[in-house]
Amino acid sequence: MTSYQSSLESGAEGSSPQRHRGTASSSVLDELCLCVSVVKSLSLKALATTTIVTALLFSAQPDASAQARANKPQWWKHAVFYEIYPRSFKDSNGDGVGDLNGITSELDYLAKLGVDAVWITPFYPSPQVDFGYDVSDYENVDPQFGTLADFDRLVKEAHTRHIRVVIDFVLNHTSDQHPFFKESRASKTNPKRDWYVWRDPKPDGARPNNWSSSFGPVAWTLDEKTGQFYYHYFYPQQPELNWRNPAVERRMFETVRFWLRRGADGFRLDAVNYLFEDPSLRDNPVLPELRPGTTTGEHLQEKKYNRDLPEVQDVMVRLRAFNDSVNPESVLIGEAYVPKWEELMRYYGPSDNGVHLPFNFFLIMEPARSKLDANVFRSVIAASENALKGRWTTYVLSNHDNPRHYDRYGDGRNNDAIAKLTATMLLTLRGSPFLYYGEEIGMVTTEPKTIDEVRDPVGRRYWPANKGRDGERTPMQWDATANAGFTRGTPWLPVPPSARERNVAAEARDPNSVLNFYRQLIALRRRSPALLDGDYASIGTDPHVYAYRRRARGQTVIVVLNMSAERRAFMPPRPASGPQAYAIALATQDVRMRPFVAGELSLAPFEAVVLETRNR
Ligand SMILES: [Ca+2]
Ligand SMILES: [Ca+2]
Repeated sequence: MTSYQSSLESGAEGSSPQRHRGTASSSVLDELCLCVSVVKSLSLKALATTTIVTALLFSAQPDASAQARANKPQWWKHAVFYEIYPRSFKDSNGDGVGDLNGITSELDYLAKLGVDAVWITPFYPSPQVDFGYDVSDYENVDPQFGTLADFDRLVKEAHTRHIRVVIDFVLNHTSDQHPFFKESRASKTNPKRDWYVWRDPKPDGARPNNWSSSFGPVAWTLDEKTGQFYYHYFYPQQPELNWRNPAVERRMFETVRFWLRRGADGFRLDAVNYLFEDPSLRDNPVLPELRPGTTTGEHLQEKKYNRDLPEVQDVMVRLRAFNDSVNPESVLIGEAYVPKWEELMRYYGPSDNGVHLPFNFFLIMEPARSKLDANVFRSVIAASENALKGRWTTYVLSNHDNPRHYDRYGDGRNNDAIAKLTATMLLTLRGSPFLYYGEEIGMVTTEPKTIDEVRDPVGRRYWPANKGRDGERTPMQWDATANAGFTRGTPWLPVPPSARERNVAAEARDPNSVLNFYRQLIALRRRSPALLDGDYASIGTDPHVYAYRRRARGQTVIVVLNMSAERRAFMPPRPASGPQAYAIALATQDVRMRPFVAGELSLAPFEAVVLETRNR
């Protein structure tokens, strides 16, 4: 559900009036598929006709995929992930809602883009109060998204194309329509009563403590029949499981086995930092700031007693052991929006036996405040590298809970150039990049214009300070036909007007499109040992140019990002050894062939250049 955290943290309960002014302020924070075949499937014709400079193509390159196979790295360390919000990706049956068969029908598109894995947000049976993050059956598919047979076919077809399938796992809470909760609320003596967090009212009838909900002012709902309150950090229709009950853990872990046996390749673990609550339910400290959009004088709270309790880490270690016992190739990606790197590091486990990839949201959270700023990005990545001490991480700029980065960083005039620049950064840092559907074509955030158009309940409650998350969840823009080729029916959210010009079909024809740049960049990454496995070192302190070196045995790559609207100069450092020459592997703007760089490099406004040298 909730990955909402960031919207939650930065908007619904954030200190800032706009969701995307995400803040990391703790007060509110709240292989590789070795897809040689995929590379080969890239259209070499398209590569040849593009004006993007690609001085070095595949023939002269070391075979990164073969090296990867020989070393048997964990596949997810080399993977480019692609998040799919299934409601909005592709509708196969005309009901206006995207579905699993729609995803399957576009796997060739994803293979050509070059992604190694998809992460599909929840498609389980659900009353859809929170668009699937309220699960009423963990081991099935909601009819509006398809069937288990459709899932099996999706996995089979994805694997045929060397694309892994990661699915969402909502551990913290169920739907109130889940049979577990129906049993639990039946009586105070029901065997499943203790599967959820129930408490008596205070003597005066008041709720058990002051905790607020991510989606509203109160995190407790009174069950009239049994006279007790149940706890829900999110919507009242999302009662929290009691993770202090070992039976809950055992049952939920079985869900992991169920999907791994059906061929899933891993899990993105929803809202894991909210698993545990303080046993004595102490009140959270109330902060001076009012909650944005509140009409009731509601104050923000420090989530001291219902977020990031240390017991969470014990569950993560046991979940990892369980996961590995079923399929050691399966990856666990933990969603936890936390304000500090030290807190995120705990999710790796005391001896790196926790989740494989604690989701790193710092690239989303920090630079959002200061727009495109070389110093900010340099310092965010420095903090990441310092904390990680060589561990692997993720990088992400957009997702289903945050306004799209295309317009977050765009200046209104150079948005495509800036999109290519930020993509270059995302795909060349030391970590696994996560793309969000549509970012590869430069989709924009399209927020509802009136409250009547809002579908996301949090937007209805806190309108207009928080317009909800519909803006980043609009239908994928496939072509210029009615409803952008997303559906032949009526789309569940309106198709943005931008779809007429900005769509997959149009961009595939344009060699300078954002889409073709993503394809080039992903192909470059795939063949580059330095980008896949190399170390990271920042270069220089230019306030306008963020530059860094990635170096692996046999190859050095230098990434140069001009984050300003002016021409800038950059002097590449001398290679440590070997031939003193760089080749431009990729550049976003300059169409001149610049096969070798001697001396100073002149950068166009918002230009990104990837230099490459190989020490033979
Ligand atoms: Ca459908
Ligand atoms: Ca919980």
